[in-house]
Amino acid sequence: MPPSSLRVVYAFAREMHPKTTDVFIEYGTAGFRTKANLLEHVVYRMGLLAVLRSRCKNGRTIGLMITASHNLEPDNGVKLIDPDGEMLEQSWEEIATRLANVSDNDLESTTGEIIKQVNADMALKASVYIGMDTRYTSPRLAAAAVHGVIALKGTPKEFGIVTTPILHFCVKCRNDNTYGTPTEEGYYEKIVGAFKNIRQKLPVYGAYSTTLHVDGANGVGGKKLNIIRKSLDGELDLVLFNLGGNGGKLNLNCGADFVKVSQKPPVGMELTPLQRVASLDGDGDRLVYFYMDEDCKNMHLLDGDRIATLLASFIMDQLKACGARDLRIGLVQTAYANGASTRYITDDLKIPVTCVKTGVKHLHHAALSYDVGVYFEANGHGTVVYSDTAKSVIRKIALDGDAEERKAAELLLNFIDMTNETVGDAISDLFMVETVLCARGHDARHWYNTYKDLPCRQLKVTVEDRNAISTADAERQCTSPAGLQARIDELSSAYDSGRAFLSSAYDSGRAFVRPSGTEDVVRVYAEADSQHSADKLAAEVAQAVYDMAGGVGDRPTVSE
Ligand code: 16G
Ligand code: MG
Repeated sequence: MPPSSLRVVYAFAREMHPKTTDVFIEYGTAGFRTKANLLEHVVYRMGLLAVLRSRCKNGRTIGLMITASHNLEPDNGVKLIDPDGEMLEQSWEEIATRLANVSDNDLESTTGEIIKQVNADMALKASVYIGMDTRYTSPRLAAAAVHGVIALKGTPKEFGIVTTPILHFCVKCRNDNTYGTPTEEGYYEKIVGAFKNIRQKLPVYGAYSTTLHVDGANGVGGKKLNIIRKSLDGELDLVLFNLGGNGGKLNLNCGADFVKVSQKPPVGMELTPLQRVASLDGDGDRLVYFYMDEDCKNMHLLDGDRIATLLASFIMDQLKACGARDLRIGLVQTAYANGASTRYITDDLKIPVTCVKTGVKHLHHAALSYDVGVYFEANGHGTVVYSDTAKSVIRKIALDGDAEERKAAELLLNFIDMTNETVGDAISDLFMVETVLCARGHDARHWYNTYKDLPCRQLKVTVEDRNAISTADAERQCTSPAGLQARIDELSSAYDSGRAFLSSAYDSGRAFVRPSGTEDVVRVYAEADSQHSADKLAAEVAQAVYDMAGGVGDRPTVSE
């Protein structure tokens, strides 16, 4: 394409998607995210960028998802998906930020400069898959994305309302047809089909019940489960709540993030004692479980750490049963992982653990270094990835092994098919959890009792500039402002960890701080041997952040 045709980029932008704000916006942990009315020009420009990315990848398909995940309804966001269904390569985040922030007048020249910088061959075809969540602002933003793609002569394909993981799956399938069919139906066929295959062979026994209550966060994930529900042939009886009707607002006092952070059950649900409940987030890429005790007073949370340990232990058992002992299984967590889960995984399951920075891309990347990499953030985002070697070893055993080995290998192959390996996926994760619980004849209490979580608390503090906080060692150490880490150490050492059995290094409470990638706040996490101590330590550390890193507004308090 000759440079003169870039003029259309400018004309489209000025006439249809003008930049109406000077507020600087950054491609953060999960793309751009802010108030929906500040995003139209950003999404248009991401349409442009997706085309360039596709051309740099030899015309392979790129994804563009409109969502603000677990944020409330007035927000929205956009993120790009790379050809293998993974998050956009980090080096392009800066380019995305630059393109999103230039003035309309400079858009044409900046686009030209970026084309040169990334060496995009404008003669190549380009393909962009576009999906959106259920927000009322999403269709307008999706239209802006389509315009951006067309302005640079790419081919957009719209998927309408889908979960984020469904779009990741379709992008992967489009670029690698051995993975599946790049449609929503193709996703159901593979993931739900594999679940039904396994479950038809598993007897329902013990304490496991096929009834599962689901909190859909009034978002897209619940709606998709409502479609799936009808095809489950009684293998799982889904009772769905918070599907977006009856005035229920997206993510408001419900959904995985609310349940995890507030440690409270969602509104809009019938709470039944001991009933297993799965809670999804607004775009269907996070999952946590919980149940209420006998008198429906206390909630017991089964978060991403619990899902990770459940899946890892099951997969490890199957690998042993099929004799694939050489395959290396590993687990990836972040600093938010409950210390008790890390101890259980390392000491009891004897599975190696890697700790990385927050954000799916970091976990995903680290998990790829194992033959079987299980990764989960405590907030419920995670999946399992299998190396090509792992898949071929298991396939071979399914053909050549003895009867017992073949059985385990076949189960594992179905388990792999049920997994959305591209990204954390609430629907796929839910089917995996249900499979493991069913195979073990366990209810939520058995699962909960595998180990005891340490009480923890999260808080947020507003400061003048959250980037004044920098961290190292997978966010477990704060390197600036000077003196803050020493203060955190001093505060933590006044508490017991409940982990004294490990070594003296674990005697104290634990706390860390990090700037959020999605909100203009500093996050604080604390863990200690009692809820009271965890709350107190979190409040003290939050106060230290407020005092030493330029706190603004109200002083931090324990309740979020
Ligand atoms: C985004 C990330 C999630 C991370 C969260 C942290 C993706 C797809 N999602 O939701 O992994 O846990 O941000 O948010 O990467 P924070 O930086 O505001 O704490
Ligand atoms: Mg999400």
